[in-house]
Amino acid sequence: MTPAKNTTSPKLTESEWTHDAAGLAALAPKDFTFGVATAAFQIEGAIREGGREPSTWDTFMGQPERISDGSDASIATDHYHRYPEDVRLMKELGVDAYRFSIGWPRVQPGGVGKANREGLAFYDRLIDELLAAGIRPMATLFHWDTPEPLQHAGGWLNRDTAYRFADFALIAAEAFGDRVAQWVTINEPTTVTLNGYALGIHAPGATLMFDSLITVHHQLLGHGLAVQALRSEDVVGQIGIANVHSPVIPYGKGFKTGAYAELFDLIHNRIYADPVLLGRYPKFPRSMRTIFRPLIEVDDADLAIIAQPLDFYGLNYYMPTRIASGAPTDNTMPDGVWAAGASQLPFHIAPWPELPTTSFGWPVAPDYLRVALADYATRYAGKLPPVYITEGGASFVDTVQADGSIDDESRTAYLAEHLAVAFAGAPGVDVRGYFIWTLLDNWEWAAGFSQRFGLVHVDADTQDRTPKRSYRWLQQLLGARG
Ligand code: IFM
Repeated sequence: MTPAKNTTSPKLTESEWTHDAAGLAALAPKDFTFGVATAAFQIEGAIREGGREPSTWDTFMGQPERISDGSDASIATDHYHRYPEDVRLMKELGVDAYRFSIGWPRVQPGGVGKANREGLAFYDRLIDELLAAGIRPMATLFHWDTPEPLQHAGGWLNRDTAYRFADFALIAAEAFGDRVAQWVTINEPTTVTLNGYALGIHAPGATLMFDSLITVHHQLLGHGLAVQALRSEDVVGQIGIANVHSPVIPYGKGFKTGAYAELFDLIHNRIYADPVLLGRYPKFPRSMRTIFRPLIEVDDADLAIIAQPLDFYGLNYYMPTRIASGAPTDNTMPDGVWAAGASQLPFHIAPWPELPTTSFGWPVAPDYLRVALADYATRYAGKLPPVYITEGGASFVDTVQADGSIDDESRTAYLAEHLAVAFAGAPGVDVRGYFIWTLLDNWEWAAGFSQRFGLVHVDADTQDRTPKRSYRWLQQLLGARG
């Protein structure tokens, strides 16, 4: 098959592409927020300390063959104990904001009832440390660590989880509402549904394929109820959500390929963004109505809850997706992870041989960040609040040199190119900031420690932190701002 011509994404100009930190800093809009992002389960460790109880990921990582390198997150990067050092790293880096997640099973073990004082105390200390360092806290309420008892009751297949999540949001609002600058309700509900409930790649490991779609609605309902809970506490911070967006491109000709690309755009992008921003699910093509029936039949009252006005919209961008007709040859996804059931699909994700890739095999395509922003401008004109790129970054194999340094040129180039696009923005979208995924090499879910996204290298044995070249480059860029 001949690669489809990319007609939609204009080339970056020389000045946008520059790797020169000071030159790039000069292109940053005034008051642009630079941040780094992490998630509790990927960095904290201490999974049996401070009253924390298991989440669905604790269970999943203990099952045979779930994690590609056989590792687990019981220590992760030991951030629970080393957070002062990590905040110091951020302060020295010069970022304006830090996006982290509040572990639900740490703060409300079991997912119901009273808060765990020790869990709250950990985030209290972290938030205070950040504020003392002049860094604005952005707190995510759900980054995939559903408390295990709620998972036993069905997790996000069960509507009740949305209400339990709102209770947790209220606990967090009461405890931290006076200090958190920005709240993200849910991170990437797309990934939870597709990887967790449809394809069996992530916890809880369900392989329900299209029967997983009700988890979309329950997560979004949880988002809306959490917004209401935060507002009921008059939190001082702004409120948003973080959805991941991947522009979808049909690969090859023919009606079927176009229809599969449309289906993928719906299941990856639109069924999450449309209800939040427009208050309705997309109009599904007649041929797809059976698949989407659970979303077609929802109550209008739920949609009103889901479409709560937001102060900002978080967009995670990593890559575009090319969809081709025909079942995948086996259950291995392009990034090497095993997806039970993928080979039942009538389409597959095609590679981008003409583009460089990260070590996850993801295409490096900064132009498509512009396409993602343009998609939002077109689809949600007049309804889109200011946008933060709440995640963007790349995994590469880093080689530690004899002198201990890590010269991650590819990651530096990746960040330079993507930041340049974020600075330029797109007509109709007010881009206010970019949060780099991620501060530290961490535990990358089903890939364990095999994929490193960090600006800072972490030695898995000693937990020693070593800033990479990308960290030094960003430090220069941030220092060069006015
Ligand atoms: O590590 C994840 C993160 O938890 C959610 N967004 C994508 C990242 C890279 O895979």
